[in-house]
Amino acid sequence: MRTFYLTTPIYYVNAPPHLGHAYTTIVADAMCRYRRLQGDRVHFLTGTDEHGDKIAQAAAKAGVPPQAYTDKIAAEFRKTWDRLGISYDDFIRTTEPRHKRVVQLILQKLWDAWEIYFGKYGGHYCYGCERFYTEKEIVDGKCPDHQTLLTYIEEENYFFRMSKYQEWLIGEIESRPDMIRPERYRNEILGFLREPLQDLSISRPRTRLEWGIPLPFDDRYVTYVWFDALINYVSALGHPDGERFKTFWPHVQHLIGKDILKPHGVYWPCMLKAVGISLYQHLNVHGYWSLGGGKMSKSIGNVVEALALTDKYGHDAFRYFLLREMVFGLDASFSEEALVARLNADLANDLGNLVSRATTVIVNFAGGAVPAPGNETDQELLLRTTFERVRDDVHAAMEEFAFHRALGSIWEFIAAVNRYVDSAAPWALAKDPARSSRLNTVLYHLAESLRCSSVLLAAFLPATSEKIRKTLGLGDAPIAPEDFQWGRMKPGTKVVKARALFPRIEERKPSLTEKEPAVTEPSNRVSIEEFRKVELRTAEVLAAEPLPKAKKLLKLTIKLGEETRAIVAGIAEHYTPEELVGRKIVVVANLEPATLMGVESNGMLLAAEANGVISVLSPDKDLPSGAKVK
Ligand code: ME8
Repeated sequence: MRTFYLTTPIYYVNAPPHLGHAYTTIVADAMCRYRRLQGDRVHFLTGTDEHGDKIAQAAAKAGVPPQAYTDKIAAEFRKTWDRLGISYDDFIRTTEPRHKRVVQLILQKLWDAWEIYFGKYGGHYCYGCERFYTEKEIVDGKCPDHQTLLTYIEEENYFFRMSKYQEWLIGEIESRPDMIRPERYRNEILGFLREPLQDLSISRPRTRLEWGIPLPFDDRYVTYVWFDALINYVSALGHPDGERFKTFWPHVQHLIGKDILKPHGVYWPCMLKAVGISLYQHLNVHGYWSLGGGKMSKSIGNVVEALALTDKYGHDAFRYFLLREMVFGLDASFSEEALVARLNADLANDLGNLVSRATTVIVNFAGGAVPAPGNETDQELLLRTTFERVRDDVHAAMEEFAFHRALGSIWEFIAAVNRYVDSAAPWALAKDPARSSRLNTVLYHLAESLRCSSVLLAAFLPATSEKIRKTLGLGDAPIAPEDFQWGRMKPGTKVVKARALFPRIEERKPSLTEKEPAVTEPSNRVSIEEFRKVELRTAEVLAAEPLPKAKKLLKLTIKLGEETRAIVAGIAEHYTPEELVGRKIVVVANLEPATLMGVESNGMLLAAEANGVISVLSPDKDLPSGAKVK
């Protein structure tokens, strides 16, 4: 058993949670879930950063005392993570006594060891970033991040002797190539360390800022918010002698966005070294989301709106998009259109259809109990080897936080299973009693493939994985590390037909700001005479088959009174052939024939559509085929 401790940044409570916060927290959640499935001992920490100018100002603006204000927003963060199903083990707030105690303990220790001194400093200060900028960093007298004017302030403060750790830190980073990853961020820190490192001002005079943790050796000062905040990673574990600290600290990995690389890549290692705590194992740094191409600023309400899309499309679809779309470490662009496109293609089409097709054939041709397989052929062997390769690829990708790669691999497996259903064609085997052993082999392997998919997906799409497991009769069985082995589906397991896991969303180019379209007034009325020209009749579906190369089309052979004819219907993404055979439907019988993908279609089936869901119309009483519909 391996041990794993993962932290997210603790988020500022000056505003409600937004897309960026959600991304980091979802990434951490997927990683922790994955490691728990492997049988690892995991501790997942998140929380809120509640001191400093920024928070004090936001509270003042809201007209409430800072503590009441932080209580409210911290609760909002917690509620959001609970709603999103984030599996954190602990939530730390920097205003909690357990945190303040450790911050003061560490400050006292550093003061006693002469690691902190009292001095004077003048510099250009940004209130947004809560830090001084050097001449080199300033752009046109402004903060490079906020583009606001900097304020020159000179004051006496306490300083941490960070400069003396410069050579040591360079040595550490150089000797452990993956300490900061991906590599671009390691290079960024090494680049920064080529310039002389300054000492770090770690206090703020109370005359200027009250809202912070008082220095234990001078209560005229409070602790600089970054010095306070970084300590959360050890205070939450009960440093210095808590059991959790002993168990988890040696295995710590941090996860952050690139905006806070410097405090984590420079200040924090130096602080740890000075206090005598071992360094973290890895600092994992991801890129930045921009919204629809523009730079995503923390002050734009749109990023909060973007997070609201998780409720509109479902948490799993939202998670999938974030994890799949961003190459970990690089920037990415968020848009509702891109989310809907992935939802339709990868989730509704590739995954949702597979689950519904596979469970339907097991129910229709094996009475809903997974049959014992007969002899395996090369087709089954290929399925198994594909699964094993994918499983190992996912594992390697997850060691490097490469979520996009992990999901890409899982979708290779899903595509392989889709190809397997097509080529093994269980509906054709079912027609021939002599081939029942082959049919059983195919149905068993479909059930096993769905089981394997549910295991692979569990960390990324937890609710979907659970739904798949329920349809497979595995709903109550928690996933164990052995479940990553092929062939664990037990014959006899009861399977039910899956409902559409992800309804298709009509692609209507939605935008974040667009309101729901108003219901349109009826227009273009037709007279009863005109309507009577349309000959609507009931028909019975005798056979249904997919059209090669046309993903959306099914060819239906229908009985219309005494007549048999073929029609082509664009419903292949919503119905399997098995679901249609034997069903009564309604068709336009006197439509001009049309040739679609080489097949002549003589009529049109009627179906209702809303929100991407398509429902084929059927009479609700048993009428003979050919009955007139009026
Ligand atoms: O910096 N894209 O808190 P914060 C991706 N309290 N991730 C984003 C993002 C975006 N556009 N915007 C924000 C703080 N994030 C400090 C941290 S830690 C000891 C103290 C995510 O509320 C990303 O993880 O500004 C980033 O690092 C973090 O939110 C910053 O959150």
